[in-house]
Amino acid sequence: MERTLPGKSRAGLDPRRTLQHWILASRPCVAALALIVLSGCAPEARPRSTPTRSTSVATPASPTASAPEIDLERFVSLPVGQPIAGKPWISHVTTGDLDGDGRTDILACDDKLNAVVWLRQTAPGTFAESILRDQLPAPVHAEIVDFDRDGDADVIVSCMGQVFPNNDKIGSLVLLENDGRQTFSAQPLLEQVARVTDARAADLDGDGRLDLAVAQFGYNQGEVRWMRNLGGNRFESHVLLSLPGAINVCIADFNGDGAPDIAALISQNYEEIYLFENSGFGTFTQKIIFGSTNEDYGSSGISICDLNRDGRPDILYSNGDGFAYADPGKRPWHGVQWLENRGQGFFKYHRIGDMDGAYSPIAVDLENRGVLDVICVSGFNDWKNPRAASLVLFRNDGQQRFTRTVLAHQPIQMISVAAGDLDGSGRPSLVTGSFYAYPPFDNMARLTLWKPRKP
Ligand SMILES: [Ca+2]
Ligand SMILES: [Ca+2]
Ligand SMILES: [Ca+2]
Ligand SMILES: [Ca+2]
Repeated sequence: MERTLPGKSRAGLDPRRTLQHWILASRPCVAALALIVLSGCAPEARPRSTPTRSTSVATPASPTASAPEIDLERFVSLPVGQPIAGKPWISHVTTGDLDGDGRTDILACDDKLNAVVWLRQTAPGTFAESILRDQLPAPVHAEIVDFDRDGDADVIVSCMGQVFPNNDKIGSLVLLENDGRQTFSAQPLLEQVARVTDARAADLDGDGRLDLAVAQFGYNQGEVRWMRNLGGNRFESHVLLSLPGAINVCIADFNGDGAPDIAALISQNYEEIYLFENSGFGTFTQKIIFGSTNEDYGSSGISICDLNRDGRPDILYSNGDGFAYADPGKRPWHGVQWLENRGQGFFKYHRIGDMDGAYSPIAVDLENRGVLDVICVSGFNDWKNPRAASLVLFRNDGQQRFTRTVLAHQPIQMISVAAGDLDGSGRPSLVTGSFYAYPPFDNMARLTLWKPRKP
């Protein structure tokens, strides 16, 4: 499966329309699209209605351009779960207490196994891996939530169908419903749709049942939708946006009116973050709250946190998608930023720092000081260089001024990170997942646990 990409310049082929975010183009796809572009039959630009734009932001200079600090001693890293076999494809990791025993477990999407695996914390810092569910076609996001509200943790799995670009309706959404004894039955919630990359649950229409927001990357066709839960695993779908390249949806009450809103990251053709403000009854008003003028910006992920602790949920945002280029790799504008929620649906952009190949930004109070730091992994970098950073901390001084510290140079090619008390110490540990699509295939890992060193 692994291969080098065609060495075509952007002058002949816009790779943005061929390759994207852990969606790896095969040569036939690229060649076919090049042919379409060269023969003048490219899809029409901007085939959509124009929403209200509150900001349109060029890539500003980073405030942390000075040489980074390095602290390889902050965490002890060790492999966790099954040993690697071949080249691992872990697309997503998350943490949560799946069996309700008070210990935080790890869930991961393994795209070589086409399975969601459960790493149960059996004793402090000790994990036993089992397959929670297999026969899931290219699972790329697992969301732990008590979806049926019966008191136990269920899992909602977003499946792309395949990780290679494809316009076919091969995406699906699967509920793994917990019987209370950690036997999970798989129930399809959505099938035969453009490839699904993310889904989150919240009661979007206020009727007491959890509904869903869904991101569908597709390829040339994708969308953002919400699914009204009618009960009995019946849903009524509403398309919020018809654009390819949706990679994340997040739900929070962004405008403070009491109703959960939806934020979505679009990374194909456009590099934009949309806000869908909820009336409270499941009708939404959309606007763009971030748009880069750099069409190779490489949007790679968003997550929600209240970074400045003012009570308003903010958006952490990374751009480091190296798959998006004909010549995959790092770019000087890759990095991490946050959109500060200023209330009433308005946001202010702040660059946090530069980081080659930045993926999976998360906010973690690493030192238990009531301040959120930012952690990011690198999916793309100059991996021939042993000094290339694969795990980076942006330490918050409490005033949202960040100091960049490199925490690790290996394993390389990590695209997902999650935090939790994974050693029983009460302090946050990290878990990372690696996805090897391109050489070099050294310093590999599958799942890595990062425990804080004892003070
Ligand atoms: Ca449940
Ligand atoms: Ca509902
Ligand atoms: Ca709201
Ligand atoms: Ca805030």
